[in-house]
Amino acid sequence: MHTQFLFGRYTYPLQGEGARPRVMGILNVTPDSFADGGQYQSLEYAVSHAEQMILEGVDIIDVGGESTRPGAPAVPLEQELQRVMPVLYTLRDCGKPISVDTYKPQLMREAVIAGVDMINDINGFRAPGAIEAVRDSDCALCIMHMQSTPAAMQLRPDYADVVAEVIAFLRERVDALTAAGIDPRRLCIDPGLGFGKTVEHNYALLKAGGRLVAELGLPLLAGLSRKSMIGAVTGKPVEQRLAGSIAGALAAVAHGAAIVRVHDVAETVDALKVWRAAH
Ligand code: 7PJ
Repeated sequence: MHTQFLFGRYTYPLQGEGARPRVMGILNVTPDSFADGGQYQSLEYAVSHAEQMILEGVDIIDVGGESTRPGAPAVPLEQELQRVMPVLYTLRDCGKPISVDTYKPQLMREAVIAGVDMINDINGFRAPGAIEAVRDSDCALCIMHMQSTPAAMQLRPDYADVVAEVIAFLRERVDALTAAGIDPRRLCIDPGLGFGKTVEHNYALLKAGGRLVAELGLPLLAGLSRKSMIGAVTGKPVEQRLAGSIAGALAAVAHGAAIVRVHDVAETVDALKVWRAAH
């Protein structure tokens, strides 16, 4: 493992003094929910949500303009640009690192120009042009594993050995990115919990966090906030998954995650503070 994670305008120590788990707060920008106010209202809402997360102690703000929930339809590029870019330009100087959750190379290029600190790609930079879009920037890159596509991924998740296959996939992507000349200190890995996986696959991968870190030598990001793997164990619908999601975030950190991607920032920050004090 490298000693530093290069994160755009920021640098995170990965070992020793100053190394601690980071909380990535999810900022969804989906103007569809603002039938009357349209785009401006959506921007205002996104910015006030970001301000709230900053007050709550967020480390990284992850801006996403396309729902990648199972079965969700793809959003056209133009619409994703219109949703996300004003938010990126508005938040760029908010004092916290900004990540953008996208798999579209054209949006990656625009986000790099806007000065974001991380590109978070659920598709692992597999789209033609994705690597070229980020290569000459200094932003961090999150390489996530996904089987199939968001529209079809939960239909029939299929693995002979889920942990070995996810590791092999991530290794291939890390090799492709570094072969293009990208500094490995910019990379982190993510097993993609919920992306083409059954509940059993998700927990196997969560428990294998330490193995992923050991075999790939890169920081691990885990996202399980409010996901069906929490609902499957608690029997709770999505709006009642807070406690389960916090337990999941702590478990991810116990298994080696350097970053947890969450909806509920204040609660996760508190839980991690107590967790660290108790170590
Ligand atoms: C993840 C993500 C995740 C990373 C989403 C949701 C679905 N990016 N984007 N990891 N999940 N890196 O939040 O329920 O697990 S969207």
